[in-house]
Amino acid sequence: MRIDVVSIFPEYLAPLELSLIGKARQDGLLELNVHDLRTFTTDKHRTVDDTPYGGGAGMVMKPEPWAQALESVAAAREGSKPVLIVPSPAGEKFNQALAYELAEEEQLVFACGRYEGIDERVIDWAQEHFTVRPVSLGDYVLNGGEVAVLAMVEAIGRLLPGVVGNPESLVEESHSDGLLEYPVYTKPSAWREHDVPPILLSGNHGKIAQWRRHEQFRRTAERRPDLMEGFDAGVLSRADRTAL
Ligand code: 6GU
Repeated sequence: MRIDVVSIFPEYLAPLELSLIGKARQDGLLELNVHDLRTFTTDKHRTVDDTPYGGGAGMVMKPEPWAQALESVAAAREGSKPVLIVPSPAGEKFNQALAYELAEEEQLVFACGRYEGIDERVIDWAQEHFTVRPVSLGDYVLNGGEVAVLAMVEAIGRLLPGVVGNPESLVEESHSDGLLEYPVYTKPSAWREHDVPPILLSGNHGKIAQWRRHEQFRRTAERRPDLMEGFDAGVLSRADRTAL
């Protein structure tokens, strides 16, 4: 996969050189390029923003540098268009299903807005060259798209083939089956008056699987009741009805 990120703060994306994603880049599993929007300006002051038409607070990102930047990063190829992700609190909500969907793409481009956002005509114009998706991390406001890109690139990048050493660990984690993950424990079995649940020391793998499934449902119902709506008792497996 190829990822291009356009930002006025390219240094903000430095953490993508670390850990799993940094390793994936070194191993050639992921090609990731960060571009400074200001290099696509033509005036002496390298201006990227201006006052909003219609008035109001703050500044709006000018269309010209964005068009130059996006034209330069769109990989020329026949067939499908690259996906342009525009991080915005006004976008569709990012989740694990969208991460899986985007992990299938050949090229992702992230356009990091700052200030009050990017001139809307950039979004309209870009539809000719990209599949455009405004995406939000959740219902709160960040100062710009960069932190959201860190989160999305990590969530997507770890799903690429070969990035996570043991693909089994992708199957057992939170949200992979619509439920939160069960709690985990390691040695020592007794610690500061807190014991590991005895079932986990029993060696009974059937009982352990059933206990873990039960914990998934219990946690999800308590912390994320909204996720439980997807679990209709009528469509649950017999094992799940037992675990409930
Ligand atoms: Cl993706 N961008 C910005 N700027 N703020 C956000 C967000 C994204 N998601 C939640 N808040």
